[in-house]
Amino acid sequence: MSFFPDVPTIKYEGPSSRNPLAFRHYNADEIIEGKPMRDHFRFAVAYWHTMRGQGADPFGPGCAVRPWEDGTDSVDMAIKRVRVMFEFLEKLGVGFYCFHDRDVAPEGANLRQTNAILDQVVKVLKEEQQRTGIKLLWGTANLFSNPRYVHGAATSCNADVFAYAAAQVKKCLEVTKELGGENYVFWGGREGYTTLLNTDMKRELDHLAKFFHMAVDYKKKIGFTGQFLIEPKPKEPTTHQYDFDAAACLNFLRQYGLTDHFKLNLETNHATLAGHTMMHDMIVASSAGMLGSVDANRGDLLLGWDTDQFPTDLYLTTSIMMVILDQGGLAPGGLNFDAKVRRESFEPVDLFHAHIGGMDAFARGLKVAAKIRADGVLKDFVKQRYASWDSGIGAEIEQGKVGFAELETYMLNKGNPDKNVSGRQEMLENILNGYIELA
Ligand code: XUL
Ligand code: CO
Repeated sequence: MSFFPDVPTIKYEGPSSRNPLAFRHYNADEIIEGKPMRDHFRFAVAYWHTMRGQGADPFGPGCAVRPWEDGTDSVDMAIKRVRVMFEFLEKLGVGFYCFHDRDVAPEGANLRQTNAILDQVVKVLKEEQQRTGIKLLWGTANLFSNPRYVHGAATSCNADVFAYAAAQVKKCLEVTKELGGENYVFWGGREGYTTLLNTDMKRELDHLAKFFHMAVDYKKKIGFTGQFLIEPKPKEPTTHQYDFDAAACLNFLRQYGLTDHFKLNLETNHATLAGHTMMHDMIVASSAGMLGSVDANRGDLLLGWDTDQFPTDLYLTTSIMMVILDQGGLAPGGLNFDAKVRRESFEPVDLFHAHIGGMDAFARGLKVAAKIRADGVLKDFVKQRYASWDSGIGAEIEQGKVGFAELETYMLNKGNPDKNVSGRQEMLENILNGYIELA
């Protein structure tokens, strides 16, 4: 039985194809920089958006048409949904998926029952993984939807809630290990505050760090070898989230002695909500050796919230792929489409159009980035721009051979610095446009 009877397996048909249910650029086996496209991306589908998203917004309920849903949140329905998800992944030709514990299985009356229900569904997930060869990129615990987390989870003012969250993450780590998950994500959905009038920030941050140290200890204890990832986001649902952006996360990890155990999972719409470009946050993380994985999506310039749209902008995908290629790849991380179809796109086939578009946009971004790297135009320009540091006084500064006194003597003798040269931003933008036109 098929849940998407009208959708064939999506194939690569090349740029001239007019078939909307085909890839025009994503060709999984095509070799770029010595590696098949599929391994550059390690694309994943997000269980929460693709299987659980109904298109609800603050002004109306969901209106997605999902013929396989029976209107219940039963265990049977959860198990059926696993089959739907894997048919979707197979037809799309994506090798990974990601989930929150609560996306895949409903809660029971208490923690014990909830864990037992999760085990039932995990059995089916494992079966489907074995049948298809599709893998779990990362698991995560939903520590934000249930009202118990109203004041946060690891940063809650209520110690019992911290304990519940710890138990939930413990179970989710076990399940992620059981499913061979290659990473485990911590997104602090309610780890922040809405008013400082009721908040002891120092105490909350200390608790958050304790929570992460406990997770590291438990990871070691059970021999889970996946990469731990923190996903920054500045706000929404809280007014200010502690994991604000890449720089704030890095500072937090350093302050609490956690840098050896975590990397970052960066999401485009989170970077832009923080007032950065995605490339900015990618470079902050990557240059610290801390870029672990990417949640691929985009925001909307006209809307000030996390719209989680599918990425279609070639400038965006090119910039992301430039950083990924420069750091030699993302594995064991990948590119997870943390993206949802618009409320107006309510038919099942729209889920395919959305992912096909995102994968094609990344394929083009990869080709453009690889070509720019092969030609070396940008790298050469940047190298030349910093040439004054390669010899003479620049090299002496970098090597720590001089201090203020020597620099004063140097400049008193020289009189004035060498002339500055143009940054050539417009020329570089034209060059980039040239590559994008060719892709
Ligand atoms: C929310 C978000 C989450 C995380 C996982 O904005 O991005 O879905 O990716 O909890
Ligand atoms: Co995300």
